[in-house]
Amino acid sequence: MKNKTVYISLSVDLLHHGHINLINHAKKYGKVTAGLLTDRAIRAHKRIPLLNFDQRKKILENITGISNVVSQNEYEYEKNILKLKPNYFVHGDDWIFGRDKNLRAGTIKALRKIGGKLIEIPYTKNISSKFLKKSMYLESTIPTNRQSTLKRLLEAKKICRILEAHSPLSAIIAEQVYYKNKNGKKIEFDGFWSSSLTDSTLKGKPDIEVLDINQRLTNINDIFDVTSKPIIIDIDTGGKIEHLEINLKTIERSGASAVIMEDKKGLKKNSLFGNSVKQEQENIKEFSKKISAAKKATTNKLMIIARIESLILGKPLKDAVLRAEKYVKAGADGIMIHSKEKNPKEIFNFAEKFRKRFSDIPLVAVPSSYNSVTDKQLEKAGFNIVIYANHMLRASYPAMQKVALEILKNGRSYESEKSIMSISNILDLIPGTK
Ligand code: SPV
Ligand code: MG
Repeated sequence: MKNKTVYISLSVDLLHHGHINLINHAKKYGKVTAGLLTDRAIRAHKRIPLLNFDQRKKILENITGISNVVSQNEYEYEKNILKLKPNYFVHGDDWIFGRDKNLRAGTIKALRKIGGKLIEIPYTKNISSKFLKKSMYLESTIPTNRQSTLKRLLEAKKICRILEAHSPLSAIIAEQVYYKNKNGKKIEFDGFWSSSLTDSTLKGKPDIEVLDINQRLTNINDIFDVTSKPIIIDIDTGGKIEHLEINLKTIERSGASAVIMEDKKGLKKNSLFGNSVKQEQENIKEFSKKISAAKKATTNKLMIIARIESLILGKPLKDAVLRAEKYVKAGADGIMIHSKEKNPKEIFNFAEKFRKRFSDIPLVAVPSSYNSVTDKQLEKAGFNIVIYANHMLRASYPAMQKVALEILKNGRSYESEKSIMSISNILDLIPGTK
């Protein structure tokens, strides 16, 4: 045991006695180095932890039995094992079966290369993970925690997927739905888009900046009541500077993570109309003033993202790139480039030019018209956020219309049962209904 080294790996978001059991076992074999999983490593498979890396590091460094803390940058342990060459790697035996068995196989292979030994200890039972999950969920709904999640995700992930949510129910779907790809990686949406188009449409009103900020925030607060993921708000043109400064304070306090403000002026019309309706772009100087005023009116917690409408209005790429430069200079925390083309070529060209100039300013795409593009292609082109801006509302309308028509046609609802949710499912959907 003397001079022997031991490696363990942890994420310690919520420290519990299972961790202490692991550490106590590990220290029997030698000097323990703990690999602390980074946000990025965790995010590849699980939700981003509540505590950030530095907070979790502080906890780990102060636990008796741990001699050294290193970053575990990948979810897999191979790299650190090959680098640190520990005599032992200690892990709970819960990974023998199930989704982590490949992780185990890779670890064994790496240990074999360096002559290390795997020690598996009985997994600590009876930790109430249900309780821990519940308290983590509650913590992530606190406005400041929810708000900071988007920035942390942007640091931890190459691309964040954001889905439009126009109601608490649509947001519950956006929050909970996930897909496991063939590598066992969990793919889910990272947050919500509060769209001016779908919020207005839901109320049967045109998308012309007619809903006031309180109506928008009432909807968002209802969404916040039943979810925990971050939200990006579409604030249209932001209105008059004097109003914007006041409204942004309210928005920031709500726990929203970002606003996206577009460089148009006058009566706003939806961008996807392009030049088929009268729409006017604000001049660079005035819009830059607006960005600076927005930054001054808020603390740095709310991201102010500037949206460029040049391509929508048929202006050249050069104009969009120039505006991006000026808007970043004025303080914008990110840039959204919009397009109504079917082909993503123009936004890829923009991204190429933008990335040459700014390597780490978040770039946002809204692929409503160029919908054949994949999130992976956008990621490769340098985008950090992809917003699916209206799909939940567009999905619901034809579904409702079809059933309404069917009931009329058949004089009963029997035929529609197959295309709607069952009564028992709807009664079970929301906890507490029973
Ligand atoms: C929205 O969702 O309201 C948007 C995006 O602003 S777009 O409809 O494409 O203009
Ligand atoms: Mg809008």
